[in-house]
Amino acid sequence: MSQVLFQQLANSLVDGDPDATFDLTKQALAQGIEPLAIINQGLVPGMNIVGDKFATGEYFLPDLIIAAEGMQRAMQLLEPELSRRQQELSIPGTVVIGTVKGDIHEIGKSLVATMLSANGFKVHDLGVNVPTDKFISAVQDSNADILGLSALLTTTMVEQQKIIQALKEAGLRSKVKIMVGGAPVTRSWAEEIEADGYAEDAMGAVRLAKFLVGGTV
Ligand code: B1M
Repeated sequence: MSQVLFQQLANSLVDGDPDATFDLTKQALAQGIEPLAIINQGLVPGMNIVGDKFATGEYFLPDLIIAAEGMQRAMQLLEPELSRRQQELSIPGTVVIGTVKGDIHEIGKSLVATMLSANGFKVHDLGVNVPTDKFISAVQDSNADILGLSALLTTTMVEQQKIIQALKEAGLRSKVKIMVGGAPVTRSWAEEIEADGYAEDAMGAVRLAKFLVGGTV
């Protein structure tokens, strides 16, 4: 039963029908389906199909934009539900997160931010297209334990490296753990730029953040 709904959700993104995405998400929640399952088994596969069609030239930029609108409307319903499931009451740590300069991809970064707050972290979300100096001052001002850097483009991944370099130059590198992620980012890239960790998805980011602040994974 849920499989049919997941397929319909994916199709609504591929067909560029944000109203249907919104209604189907509502329907899935009403049926008691877990928000993370709705995201991982319905919405993300749909976005991946849209991305593949864009890569092969079958879809154009407006198709990406309308699919993103559907995903964001679904997230408006899902984010409060994810937060309501918060299990931990003590604050494990403070996280500054954002998408790097030149990159306006928001959905994955916001999902990571939501999951971190749902797991008790205090999160400062700086948004998208964030310049290096803004990351540095936010780390300083909030006394962050973790800096999370999201990049969705191969051309913007290099900003993660520049930010780490800038933190070193500001004498702040040893004061904050850095985690990186985003579709083109890999574990070996994280090692190359001397980040403290890489996570493939939002739940992985929560596990990594807990590990980085000295808790259990
Ligand atoms: Co863009 N785009 N896009 N796009 N877009 C991709 C990323 C692309 C792979 C599509 C493709 O060609 N197949 C491609 C990048 C190719 C590359 O460089 N490797 C691409 C391109 C080329 C572009 C433009 C250059 C297109 C153009 O203008 N010609 C342009 C760039 C704009 C810019 O940033 N300067 C562009 C624009 C856009 C839109 C604005 C239209 C829109 C974004 C709207 C928005 O966010 N408000 C958009 C979209 C929607 C996509 C796809 C289709 C979907 C992205 C998404 O939201 N996925 C994407 C194709 C794809 O990913 N399959 C694509 C769902 C989301 C839940 O997953 O973001 O991967 P994701 O996040 C995951 C993980 O990556 C991880 O956890 C998240 C949750 O599981 N994660 C982290 C993310 N950040 C993390 C941080 C962490 C840890 C884990 O720690 C800190």
